[in-house]
Amino acid sequence: MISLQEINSLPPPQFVAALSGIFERSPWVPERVTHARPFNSGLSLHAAMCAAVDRASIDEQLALIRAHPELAGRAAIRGELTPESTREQQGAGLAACTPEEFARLHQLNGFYTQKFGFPFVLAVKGHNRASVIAALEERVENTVEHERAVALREIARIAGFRLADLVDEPLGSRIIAMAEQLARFSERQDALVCSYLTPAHRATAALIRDWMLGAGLQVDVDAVGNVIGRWVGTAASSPTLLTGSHYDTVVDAGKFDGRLGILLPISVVAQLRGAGVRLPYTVTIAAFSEEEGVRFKSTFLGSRALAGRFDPAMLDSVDSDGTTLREAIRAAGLDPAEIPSAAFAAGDLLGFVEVHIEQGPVLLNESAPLGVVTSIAGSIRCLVSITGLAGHAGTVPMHLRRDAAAAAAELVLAIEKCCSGTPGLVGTVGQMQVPSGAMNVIPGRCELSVDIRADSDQVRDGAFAAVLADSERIAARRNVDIQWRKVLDVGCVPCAPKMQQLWADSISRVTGNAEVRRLPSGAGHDAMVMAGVTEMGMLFVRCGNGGISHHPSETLSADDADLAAYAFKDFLLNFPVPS
Ligand code: HGY
Ligand code: MN
Ligand code: MN
Repeated sequence: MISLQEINSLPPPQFVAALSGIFERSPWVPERVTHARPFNSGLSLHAAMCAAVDRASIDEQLALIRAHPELAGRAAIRGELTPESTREQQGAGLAACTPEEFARLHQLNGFYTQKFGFPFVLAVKGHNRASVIAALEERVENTVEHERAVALREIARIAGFRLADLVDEPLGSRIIAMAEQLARFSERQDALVCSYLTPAHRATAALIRDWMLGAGLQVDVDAVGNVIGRWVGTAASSPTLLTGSHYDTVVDAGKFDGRLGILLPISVVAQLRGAGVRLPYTVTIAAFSEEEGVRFKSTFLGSRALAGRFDPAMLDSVDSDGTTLREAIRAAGLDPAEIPSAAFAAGDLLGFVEVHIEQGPVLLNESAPLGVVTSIAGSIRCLVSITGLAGHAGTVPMHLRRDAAAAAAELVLAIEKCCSGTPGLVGTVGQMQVPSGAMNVIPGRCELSVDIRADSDQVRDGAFAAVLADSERIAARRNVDIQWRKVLDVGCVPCAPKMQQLWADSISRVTGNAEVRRLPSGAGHDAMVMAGVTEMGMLFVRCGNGGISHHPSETLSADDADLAAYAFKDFLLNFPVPS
């Protein structure tokens, strides 16, 4: 390995030599980025080199593709592969082809090279012989133009894997760089929006899968799109410690909500594996596909599937375009019928731990980089539909109106009043719209969302009952109809005392502070679902900008990410495995 610091400071010839194995037999690629140093992460170095390839001439791109050996081809037989290609082809089992597999690969490689004029290139990490042959059979049908782009994309993936194995960089800055890169996949140019099974969401899943593969994990994608990476422990039937968080986002989101709890474990496992560490238990990282409920109001969809708590009725829910959840899952190449088999066998679980930004100001205000979560607030979420009577804005006197938006406004203020003044109780109307509204029409309908939470179920339920009573009074007085539909009702969830103590011990060891802040979470997390099947614990990491979250100003410092990574690493190394 070579440190990022060295990469940035080496004289150009040594810099190029150090990176000569990243793009197969093509030192011109690192050569073209020598001037762009210093790079703040391995990922930004990778992005710069891939951009240099994109800018290269077609002839240079073809030469780069042609610099790659055939898979299980003549160079492999003659032992003329580069060290990197040797490792990669062996890793995919290509040095152990059966005569039939070898003949099939030889035949397909011949067709392919004859058709395209360059060899078939595939990032074989995560592949086996059968899937390599399947990829060749599929891609040999492509057009030349399309296949050149696919080959270059595979070369970029290969370079990413090779660079991750080569560059030794601080965990914190790598985690930040990973989050920055994921944030580029969005449904909008002007904001981060990554909702369930959109193209941005699938691209995010693909990159998380690559990073898990690069960390040496065995990776699967389950029937709801959870990306599951396993680092198998030393004991054959080693029980599993599950960790993870969600990779979907709210609309106009920050980069770290959810994603920190995926990227940090991947980076820590990569570092532990790279140091030759083996644990007496399996670590499984779950990148949950959906937690925010933005597209289908299906909060905690990913963790519910893993916990065996998925409600099949959800498959009929529709998004704003009328697409059902079932159709979206199928369109992503996933099979709804396989959802039940996505559930983890609870007996295998040693526990579930989630690393998450605090999404509030407590740690920031107390200058504490890390904290232990004691409990997670329960929440009730509803969609409310108010029906009054539309009419002409100019001709209907005020006292004769049944204005749905005015009723909604009064309801919003009633919710604010009911939920004010009680510590830990909050009420939010995050969405409100007049369907097909117009400036000169009295709103006949108004739809809004209601989210009520508290750190005690009794307080939350009491507030909800009071709000419903107010809603009835408003409906009667304004002669409108107000319909409430509950879309989420999760009770408060305490974090397991054992997990709290283990986190507190790790924080103490890595910070040197005996005093560790423990605090409740007002935000909901996948951990509250996983608590239904195993012991659960959460590590909170300080966020900046006043603790703002669910907002593009959400921040996390590289130092805090680094400290959290070392706390997580300490947690893994000291986790007590029952004998
Ligand atoms: O709403 C929440 O608390 C979480 O961000 N889904
Ligand atoms: Mn969130
Ligand atoms: Mn979250």
